[in-house]
Amino acid sequence: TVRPFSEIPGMWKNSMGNLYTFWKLDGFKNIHHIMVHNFNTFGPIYREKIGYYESVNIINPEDAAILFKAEGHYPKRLRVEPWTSYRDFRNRKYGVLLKDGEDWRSNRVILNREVISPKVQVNFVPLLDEVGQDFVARVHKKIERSGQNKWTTDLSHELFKYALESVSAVLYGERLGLLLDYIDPEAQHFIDCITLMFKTTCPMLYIPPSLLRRLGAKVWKDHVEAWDGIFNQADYCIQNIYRKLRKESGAQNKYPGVLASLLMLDRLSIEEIKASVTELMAGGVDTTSITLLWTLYELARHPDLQEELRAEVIAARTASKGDTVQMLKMVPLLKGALKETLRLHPVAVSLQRYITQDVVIQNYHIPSGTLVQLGLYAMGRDYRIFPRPEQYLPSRWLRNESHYFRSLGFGFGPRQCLGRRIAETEMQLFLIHMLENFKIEKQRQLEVRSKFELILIPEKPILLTIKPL
Ligand code: HEM
Ligand code: 2DC
Repeated sequence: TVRPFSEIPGMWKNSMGNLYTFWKLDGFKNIHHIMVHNFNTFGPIYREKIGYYESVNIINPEDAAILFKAEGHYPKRLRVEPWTSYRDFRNRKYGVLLKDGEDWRSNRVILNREVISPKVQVNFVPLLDEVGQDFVARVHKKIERSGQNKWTTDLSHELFKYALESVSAVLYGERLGLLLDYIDPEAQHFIDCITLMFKTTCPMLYIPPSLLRRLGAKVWKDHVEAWDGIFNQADYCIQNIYRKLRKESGAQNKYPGVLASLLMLDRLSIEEIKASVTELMAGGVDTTSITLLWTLYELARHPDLQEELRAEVIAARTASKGDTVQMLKMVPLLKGALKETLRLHPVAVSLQRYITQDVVIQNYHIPSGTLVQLGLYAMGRDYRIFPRPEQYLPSRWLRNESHYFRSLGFGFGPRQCLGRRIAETEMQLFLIHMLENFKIEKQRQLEVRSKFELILIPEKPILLTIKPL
C-alpha cells in the first residue's frame, strides 16, 4: 500500500525555524552538504520547507526517471525569484531561462535549431578551436615571461576570459580578443558582474526580493547593479552585430553566429532574441570555466590518468588527419573525464521540476504540482549509486555498468541546458589543446571542497603549475 504525502520524513513543519537554523549553519554556502546530511538522516526521500519554499527531495536515478516522466509538456523549474524580479523591475523581457508555459516552448523550439542541434554544432567547432589555440599561445607566452619554464597560477581568471571569448565567438561569429595582452575593461567588468550576480542571488532565494527592495537592502542594490552591467555589455555586443547585418547585404557563406542567424530567421522578436542571447552570454562564463578548472585540478591529482588522456588525444589527432569534427568523435575517455568532473563537482546542486501528475516515489504518494528536487551533488557522491564515489574514474563512463539517469549534469529532456553543445564542444577542445601542449601539476595534496554561490564553485583558489611538454 502506498503511504500518504504527509508521512514523508523530514523537517517541513517549522519553516521559519528551519530558515533560522539554516542561517546559523551558514547554510547558504553549504546547501550541498546539508542535502547530503539530510539524505543520510531521512533516507532517499525527504520533505523540507525553508522560508517560503517547499519541496520533496530525492536522490536515486530510478526516482529521477519517475520525476522526469511526470514533468509534462512545459517543464518548469524552481523560479529564481531575484532574476525575474530584476526583469520586472527594469521592464525587460524574460528569455528562455525564465519563461514558462507555451511562451517558453515556442521560443525554445526556435532557439534549439540555432544553438543545440547537431546541424549547427559543426559550425561552432572551427570558431571554438581557434579560441583554444589562442589560449595555448597565451599560456606559452606566460611561461616564457616567467623565466622558469613553468607558470604557477590560479587559472580561474584566465578561464573566465576563455569562456567569455568562446561563447561570444559562437553567439556573434566574431572574436572579442580577450586572450590578447590588453584586457578590455568592459569585458572584465562583465565577468565581474556575473560573479556578483550569482553571489547576490543566494540570500534572496529565501527572502523575497520584493521585500528586500522595499527595505533598500544592499544585496538587492548590488544585484540590480550586477544585472545592469550584464545587460549593458550584452546590448552593446548585440547592437554591434545588428548594425553590421543591416549594412551588409547578406549572401555570405561564412557562418555568421547564433545572433545573426536568429535575426535573419526572423521568427522571434528582436526583444526576445536580445533577452535570450543575453542569458546565453551570461550563462556561458562561470559554468564552463569552473568545470574546466575542476577538470585540470583532477588531472593534476592523477598524473597517470593525465598521460592516458594525452595518449588518447594524440592518437585521435593523428587518426583524424586534421578533421577536428572527426577528432571529437575519437576521444571517449576525455568525454568520460568531463562527465566525471560534473559528477563530483556539478554546477547545479539540484535539478527541480513541478510535477504535472500524481506520482509514487519510494512508496509515497506525491500530488501533482509538487516541487520535486533531485539532489545532483548528493547523488554523485553516493556509494550505492556510484561504486567508490570518492575516486575520479573517467573510465567508469566507458564500462557497461548502468548509466541510467546518472549523467545529469546538464539536466534532462526538453528543458535541459540550452548551452550544452556549446559547453561540451568548448570544454573538449580546451582540454585537447592543453593536453597536447602542457603538463599540469598541483602544489600540495590538499582537498578542495565546493561552496554554493548559486552555482557550486571551489571554496578556495586552486593553484596549478603548467609546464611545456
Ligand atoms: C540550464 C548546467 C553551460 C545556458 C541549465 C541547467 C543546468 C545547466 C543543470 C538546468 C537544466 C534543467 O533544468 O534540466 C550547465 C553546465 C554547464 C552549462 C553544467 C557547463 C559545464 C551553459 C552554457 C550556456 C548555458 C555555456 C550558454 C551558452 C543555459 C540556459 C539554460 C540552462 C539558457 C536554461 C534553459 C531553459 O530553461 O530552457 N544549465 N550549463 N549553460 N543553461 Fe546551462
Ligand atoms: C540553484 O535552489 C539552487 O545553468 C536553487 O547557465 C535551485 C536552482 C534553480 C535553477 C538553477 C540554479 C539552482 C543553479 C544555476 C542554474 C539554474 C538554472 C540555470 C542556471 C543551473 C540549482 C545556469 C548556471 C545558467 C545561468 C544563466 C544565467 C546566468 C543567465
